[in-house]
Amino acid sequence: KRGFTVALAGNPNSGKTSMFNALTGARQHVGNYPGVTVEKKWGQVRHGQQTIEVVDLPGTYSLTAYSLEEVVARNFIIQQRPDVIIDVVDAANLERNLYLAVQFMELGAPLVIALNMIDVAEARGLQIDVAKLSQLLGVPVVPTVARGGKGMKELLDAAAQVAAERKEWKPLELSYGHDVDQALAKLVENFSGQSLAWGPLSPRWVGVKLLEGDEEVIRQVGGDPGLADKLEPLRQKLADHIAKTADDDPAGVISDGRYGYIGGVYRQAVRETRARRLELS
Ligand code: GDP
Ligand code: K
Ligand code: MG
Repeated sequence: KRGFTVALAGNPNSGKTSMFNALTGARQHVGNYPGVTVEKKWGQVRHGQQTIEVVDLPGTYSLTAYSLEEVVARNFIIQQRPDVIIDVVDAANLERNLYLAVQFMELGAPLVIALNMIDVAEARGLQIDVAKLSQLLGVPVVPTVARGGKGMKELLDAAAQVAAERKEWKPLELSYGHDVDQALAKLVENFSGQSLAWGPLSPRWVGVKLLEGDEEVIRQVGGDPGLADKLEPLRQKLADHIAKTADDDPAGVISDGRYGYIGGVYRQAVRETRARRLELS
């Protein structure tokens, strides 16, 4: 196959559209996603011998079905299975932006992180050890300035390499603490051997979404009556147990687990210089 597909994802205002424009120039198309009034932009970029098809996904903060944009972006990734997802991350707000990146890692999707707005991050006194960040996350990380088109070649090189590897999706399995981990193990036991018509997804990922109360995933599971009969009462019971012992809903506990992981990575890969500390004091 001469070429591959890339989905540009990221938080709102991380620079996705600027990057999309820098990559595709005038070769753009605009329409809507099927059945919804969410704008879809796509275009092509030449890279060596390859033609890369690029889609600018709606901006999202998470991959749980909390908004129409999130449902659209997630369905596109799960159903269309782009060869590579470029997560456009605002380097000046790295911890917050990594929350979405970690969710792509939990999904197991082939990922490249564009560490965008690196100019802003540096001006604010943030020193990001890019190689360290990449090593800790296990994901290629490429610094970019989308407004100005800096780093685009390196970004496409990284994407081409990930696309060429054609790896199986390999979900990151974070620990969310004893209670949630145990609940997930029980859900996965009951899910084993099953797959959803929606797309091939790891049972543990589906379990996480069920505990988070993700309505779209609950509906997808509900489409299989045999599965729903088994899973729904168990999901309720486990969610109630977690809420009681943790004094927080399961979604909150899971979110804390993600931020705990991100905090550890951030402390090892980022230094805030004196200028930064003064700015914050
Ligand atoms: P989107 O919401 O993710 O599509 O973000 P946009 O592409 O609309 O960018 C949001 C704002 O950030 C715009 O004003 C861009 O010009 C600006 N921007 C995008 N990338 C960069 C960058 O790397 N550095 C700087 N300084 N500004 C950027
Ligand atoms: K915007
Ligand atoms: Mg945009």
